[in-house]
Amino acid sequence: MNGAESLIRTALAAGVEVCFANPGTTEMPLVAALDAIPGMRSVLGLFEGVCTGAADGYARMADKPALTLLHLGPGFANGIANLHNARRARSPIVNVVGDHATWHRAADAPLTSDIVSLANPVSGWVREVKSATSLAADTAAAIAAAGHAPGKVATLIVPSDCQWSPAGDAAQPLAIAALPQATDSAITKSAELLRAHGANAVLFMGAQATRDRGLKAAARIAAKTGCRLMCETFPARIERGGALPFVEKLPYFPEQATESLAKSAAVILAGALAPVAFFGYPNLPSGLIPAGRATVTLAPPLEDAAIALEALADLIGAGREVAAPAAQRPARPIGKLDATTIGAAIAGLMPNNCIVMDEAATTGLPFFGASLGAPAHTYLALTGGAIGQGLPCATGAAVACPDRKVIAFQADGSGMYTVQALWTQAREKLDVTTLICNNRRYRILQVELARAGITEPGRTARSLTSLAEPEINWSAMATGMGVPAVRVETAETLCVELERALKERGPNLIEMLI
Ligand SMILES: Cc1ncc(C[n+]2csc(CCOP(=O)(O)OP(=O)(O)O)c2C)c(N)n1
Repeated sequence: MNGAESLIRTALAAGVEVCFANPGTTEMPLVAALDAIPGMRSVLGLFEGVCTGAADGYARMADKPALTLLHLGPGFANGIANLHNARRARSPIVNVVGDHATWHRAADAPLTSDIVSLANPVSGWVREVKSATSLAADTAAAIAAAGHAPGKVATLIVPSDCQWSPAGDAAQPLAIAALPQATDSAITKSAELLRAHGANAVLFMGAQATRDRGLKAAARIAAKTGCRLMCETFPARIERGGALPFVEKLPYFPEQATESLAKSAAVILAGALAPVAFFGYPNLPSGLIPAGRATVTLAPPLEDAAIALEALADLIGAGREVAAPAAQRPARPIGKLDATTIGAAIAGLMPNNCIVMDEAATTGLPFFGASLGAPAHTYLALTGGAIGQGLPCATGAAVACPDRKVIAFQADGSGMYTVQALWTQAREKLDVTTLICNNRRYRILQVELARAGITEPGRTARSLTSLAEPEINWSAMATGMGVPAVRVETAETLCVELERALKERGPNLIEMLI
């Protein structure tokens, strides 16, 4: 067995089953190993940002890492933005980055670069492999590092001679510790705060708190105390709809976020850090919790907030059974396409057990509220603000969950960063319905210009925020990559096409001209 084969066999032994790859010459022994050894699904992405974003989506849904296979420093660099988003989502990912043969590095060949320096800012664990014989153990260490709570991006840099040289056996998987538990004192303090403030408290949730188990415990607490339930503005993953309680989302703009939190006298943090503004603005603070609000951390994101919520529910004597909220779906929208009618169409038609990846930016805002009473579904958001995550993340989620319909709710400007994901969806026949919000602009930046007091942007500011000249033809692009597509211009036709698209299996795209 050579080093490359020992890497793949070690990964398989640890339960890693998928590799999102964009290989080059320095990864050829690994490509050959993927061919020779059955069991690893190898998925080609036509840009490394697709591979890393897909690995993020896969990890969020599968709760385990996929491999990415990337080509030296430049290949890795192309994937960094979505690794940044994955780091914010605390997604476990194992990047395997090929490098020049150890003895060839000194030659400073064209593709030579400092991969460690590129990897460090987005990785929680980085290792340069020194020999073929250590590669199996290095791989097991990378997988354990990625999976160790909270999930991490682990980057393994593998010189090509370490791949092709003879190696020993595959390594056994290393044990991964369970999430640490919240402390008794944190649970007691949270109970005291709830007793003191009742309906005037807000439970602010992230990480494990926004999964099924955490939300069911949160529902018990809310039923007992009347407290508000709220999640982070950009949750990595939240289960919603069906029997789960209604959870508000913290608004994006800092003024609105602070105003919303100001309605409560106390904040309990469950799996979430105290929220901060996305950007600094003149005369606005970084922290969003208004002064004078009592704040307690029940469990930080790296502890098991779901179990902590259960303990808290028991401690305050919350009942075991909570009535499911009434199902409510918006009426079928009519008229022009805008954020409200689009949100209503998706919320009204989305099937039970679907996954919604929301990178719809300004057009997406009403959807979250409109879909509170929808059938059970999973909602994924852009965690790190680096746009171009939606289409790859939806792709990875579909690989992880082949039996679930994935809806990629996607803004046009953001979608253009990693549009190649559509080709991977077509090639892999993934069950993704993409809804493109074609507003032909970077609307959020136009809003930010207005917020900065620039009410009449000049020619340059207009040009730097417009996608209108030339207009992008998304349905032509999608069709060109093998994804069938239609264009719609009214809410009525959107509903008809969405119903059809959701009934089909395999990828399709609806371009919504707004
Ligand atoms: C990697 C990266 N580059 C640039 C930006 C800055 N940026 C934020 S939003 C945005 C445009 C968003 O436009 P679009 O996706 O079309 O959504 P809309 O605002 O029109 O709803 C840009 C360029 C960013 N956040 N991330």
